Amino acid sequence: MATPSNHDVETGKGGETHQRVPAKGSHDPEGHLTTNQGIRVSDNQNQLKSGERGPVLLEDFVLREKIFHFDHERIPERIVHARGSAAHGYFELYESLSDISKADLFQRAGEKTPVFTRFSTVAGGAGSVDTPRDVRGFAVKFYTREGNWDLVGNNIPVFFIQDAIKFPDLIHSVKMEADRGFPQAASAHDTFWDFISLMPESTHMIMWAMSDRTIPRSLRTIEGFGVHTFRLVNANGKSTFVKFHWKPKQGLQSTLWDEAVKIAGADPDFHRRDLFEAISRGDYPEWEFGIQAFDQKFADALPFDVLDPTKIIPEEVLPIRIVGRMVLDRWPDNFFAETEQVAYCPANVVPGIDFTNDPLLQGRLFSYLDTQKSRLGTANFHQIPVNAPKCPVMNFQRDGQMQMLQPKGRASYEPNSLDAAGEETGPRECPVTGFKTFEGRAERDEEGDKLRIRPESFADHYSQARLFFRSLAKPEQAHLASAIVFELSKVELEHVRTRMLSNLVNVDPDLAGRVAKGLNASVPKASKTAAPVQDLDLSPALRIIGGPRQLVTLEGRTVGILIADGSDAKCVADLVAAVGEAGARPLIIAPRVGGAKMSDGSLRKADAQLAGCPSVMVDAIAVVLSKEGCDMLMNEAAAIQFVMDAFGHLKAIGLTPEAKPLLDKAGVKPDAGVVPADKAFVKAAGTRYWDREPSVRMLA
Ligand code: HDE
Repeated sequence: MATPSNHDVETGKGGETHQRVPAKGSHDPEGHLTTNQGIRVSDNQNQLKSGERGPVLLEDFVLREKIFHFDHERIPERIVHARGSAAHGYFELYESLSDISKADLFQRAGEKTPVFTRFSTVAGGAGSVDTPRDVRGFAVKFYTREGNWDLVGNNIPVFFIQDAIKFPDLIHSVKMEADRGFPQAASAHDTFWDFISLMPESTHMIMWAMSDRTIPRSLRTIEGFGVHTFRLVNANGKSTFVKFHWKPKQGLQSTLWDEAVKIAGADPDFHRRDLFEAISRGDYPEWEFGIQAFDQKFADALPFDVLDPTKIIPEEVLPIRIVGRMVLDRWPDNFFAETEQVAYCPANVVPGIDFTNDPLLQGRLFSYLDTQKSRLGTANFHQIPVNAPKCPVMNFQRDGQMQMLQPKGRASYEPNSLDAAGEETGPRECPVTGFKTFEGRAERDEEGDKLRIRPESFADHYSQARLFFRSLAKPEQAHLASAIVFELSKVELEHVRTRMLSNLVNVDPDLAGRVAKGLNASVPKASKTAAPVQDLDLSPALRIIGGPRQLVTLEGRTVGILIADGSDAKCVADLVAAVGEAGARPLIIAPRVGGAKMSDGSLRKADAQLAGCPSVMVDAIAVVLSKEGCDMLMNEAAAIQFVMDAFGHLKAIGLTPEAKPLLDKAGVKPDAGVVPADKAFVKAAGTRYWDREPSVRMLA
């Protein structure tokens, strides 16, 4: 007799399977496992063989179907923005915008519109890490009553290039080098800087890319921008130019470069996990939605062209009007079905929102459909639930691969007169409510010659780069300069470094000097500019440190509490309570995940093991040790590094007096951010200590 299968051995009863519990979403009402044809499966553990030890039979359709499906589970990843994380939520309008837009979602204050929002890095593959130095994508799909509006933006308000024709070159230069296949998810290499140094129009974006903006602490702490100038159009057909903004309720927060690098090793999914966990615990990420609305007269008075996507309108020049908010409150049920298959397209707009002639935007309007067809394999990708509008979709498009709908009736064309025969005739166009492109003849110059040129008004590549650099807080300027030193140090081609330096001289001679010093190179002559560089009024709103969007708060952050055997039970309990009251998450970290025996003899379970949870994972640390615990950890490199990094990353440190020897060993020097592990710590933990930085790091 044949021996029972592994499965039989496990359950003890042949045929009794865990599938008896009705599976959610199963098509079999009794919850039985079936094939994709609905045939119940009797054994999901063994393939069909001829005899006990014999060959596998071709007729095993259960095996064949399962392996066939598995073999095709992957689809091409996005060529850019491959690595991303997304969530569902809603957009809520604060005040009606009916004066400037007829878009239904902008009409009624208080009304909510469902959204699906995906954040991404740009350069790395789908399996790369969350924390490289990179721009973050910020794409929002609004499921409005009038169809889907996709606002496909970034966390930086400008872009590298002014013309879509340069996009493949830009991306090829930043991706893995063509012959060697590395580096992955990194701009610090020859080809990227070669291209950038030859493209002065990228200089403003490079300032942002080398700033702390591209090493965010969390996806919850990034801004979002529509980048291009768009239009809003009201019921009378009047157009208003608009720039779109997302402002994080959580405030702007970044990491330090050393920290970002270490996070990549400790937790490659750091941002995805953070978003998932925040939503899971009900701490819903939130952004306010703002607009900068302006007319042609205002645009004409600006010292640059509003169609040029390498330029911002500083908030000081045109304040942002906050008109709504977005709350993300639901993680997708299935990563592949939703996050991977979501197909954004900047061309998805609703009546009341329209495009401008920004040449980069125009190129994007054309590009994204192609990508969806290539990734999702069918022109019917809009039927995938995450992409499907939540309003009626009615037209005469038919067929195609993976057609999911079964349209009824004879008419698949229009006009038709089947109504004369009493038959269904299908939908008709509506000149009143249908989308009408804003005509704007005066602005469009439609009669012009066909020219491959860049307008003169796009020629100033440096003034706003200078504006950005000079508007930053001093520590941020030092980080930016050091980031360029780091990146150019990885550039092996000497002439590329020199060319980049000569571009930087145009931005700011001090910046160029600091970078040159960091490279131990001399400052070359400034490169030739296409337009004179202007000293524009600075924009303090661009700063993170000391800027309007830096929050000194513990809310939404994580505090690591390091304990070991003998730790003071009351001190830990008080800290946990106080941290929770401050709206933060206490994370107990111990040498062993099972916990530590506390001063009162109780066992305090840990949330994380010390070796697996370096302090880069948290925003501040409390070291609550007894003498016994401290003596033990003095010989544990992970503990010393835990403290050393928290100090080096300018975080607040709370300590019990008994923990002092460990801090001494880690080189911690007392300052305003090193405090007793009590209420004082909770107060001190909501910020970083920038004054400490010169004592721990040589910056450019
Ligand atoms: Fe994209 N971009 N892009 N891009 N982009 C894509 O579409 C493209 C640009 C942005 O979470 C692709 O579905 C061209 C600017 C985001 O799924 C692709 C040009 C901005 C995302 C594509 C640009 C963006 C994409 C790849 C120059 C900021 C991720 C996969 C003309 C305003 C959306 C896909 C998501 C994705 C093309 C420039 C943002 C290939 C040709 C500027 C956030 O179609």
